[in-house]
Amino acid sequence: MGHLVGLTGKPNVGKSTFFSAATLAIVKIASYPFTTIEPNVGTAFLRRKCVCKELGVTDNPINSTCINGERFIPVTLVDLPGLVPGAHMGRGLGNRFLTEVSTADVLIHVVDASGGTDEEGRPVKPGTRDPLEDIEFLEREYVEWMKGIVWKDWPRLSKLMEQTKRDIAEVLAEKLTGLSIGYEEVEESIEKSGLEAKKPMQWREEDVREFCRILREQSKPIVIAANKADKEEAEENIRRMKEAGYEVIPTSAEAELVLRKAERMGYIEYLPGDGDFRILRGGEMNEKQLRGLQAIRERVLDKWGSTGVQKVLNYAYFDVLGLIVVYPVENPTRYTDKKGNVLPDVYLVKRGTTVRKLAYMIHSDLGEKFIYGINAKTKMRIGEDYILQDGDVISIVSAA
Ligand SMILES: Nc1nc2c(ncn2[C@@H]2O[C@H](COP(=O)(O)OP(=O)(O)O)[C@@H](O)[C@H]2O)c(=O)[nH]1
Ligand SMILES: [Mg+2]
Repeated sequence: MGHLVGLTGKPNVGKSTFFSAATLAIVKIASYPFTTIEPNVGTAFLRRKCVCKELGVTDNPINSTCINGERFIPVTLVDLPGLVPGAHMGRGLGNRFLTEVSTADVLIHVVDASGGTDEEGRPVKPGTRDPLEDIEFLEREYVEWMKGIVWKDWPRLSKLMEQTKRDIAEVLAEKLTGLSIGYEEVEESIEKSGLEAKKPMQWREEDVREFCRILREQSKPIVIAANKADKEEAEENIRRMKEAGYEVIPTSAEAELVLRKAERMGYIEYLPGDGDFRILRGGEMNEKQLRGLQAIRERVLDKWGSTGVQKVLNYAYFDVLGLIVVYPVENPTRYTDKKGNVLPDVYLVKRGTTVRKLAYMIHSDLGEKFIYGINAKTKMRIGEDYILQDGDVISIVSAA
């Protein structure tokens, strides 16, 4: 059920800093048993307004946390190995990189918006490197790699398809197993690249590349985190990336990490995604620390609205993956589970999910013996085909 979001990009753009910041739990979350599984696989949190305020209740979250009426929902974040030019040819950690990238449902491409790192990630004078090139490079590298997989053995395979009259989309989906790409996406990409009418034996390398380019767009969406946005040189580049039509979110991973550490020390009050912080124990910080926080306020929060880290995560899940949140409860009047916990769990489901499907997600028994659901907000009965809405509180009645 869980979705996978991976951080990618060339070395030195701030992927690890982003990962550390996003997975460093703030005080009220730290006491929960959300553990980091591996050095590069961790738990990050989505932030969403909780329904507790709207319903006028005090909740006891179990699978997530609620702080000042904001729900923080755990999700898995992966820090992938750095990408270097020629990765698709197997350079550096190239192939391992691409194989790992392919398991992600969404990629967060971290770029150095300040233009302070060259194509391989070596530090250069800020403003030198054009981050647009990094964006194009990653897309190209990934497409070349996919093309390599499909094009390999194509003459033999296409002949075989012709002889056996096998469905092209089926064969291609099989060839691309492990890349978390579905049959429908393959079918749609063949259509969109205008190759439907062309026999596989007539596909040229260029056709396969175009097919892969479209398939990449469909199956592997990329969210661009324009990092190091705290640097002056980033502003112009961010404007240019937006002008070029890219959906970019300015971030300062470093600022987010500093703020979370200060929060953990009890120096400030701050929730990830906030547009400002409040100093609690300023007297215990030295002059340098206070100046550092003030710089973050001026160069990041006041300028961009937030550090952007939370925004990137929320965007990847809610906008790109199109997930919504629903609150399953046992008791539709009190909004509780069996043990009396109010609004205990949040489920992330795809837009368009039915209540019956939700029942299956909770427990196969609940799905199989489903009788009807209750929309706890309206107390109305709902049938199995009811399409869940964002923020729904749902009770399921079953014969189980
Ligand atoms: N100015 C600035 N520097 C950053 C930011 N994020 C990371 N860095 C710095 O960039 C360098 C590389 O960061 P790292 O996270 O190791 O990059 P990775 O190789 O992509 O994982 C380090 O010196 C970080 O301190 C940021 O938001 N702003
Ligand atoms: Mg790193």
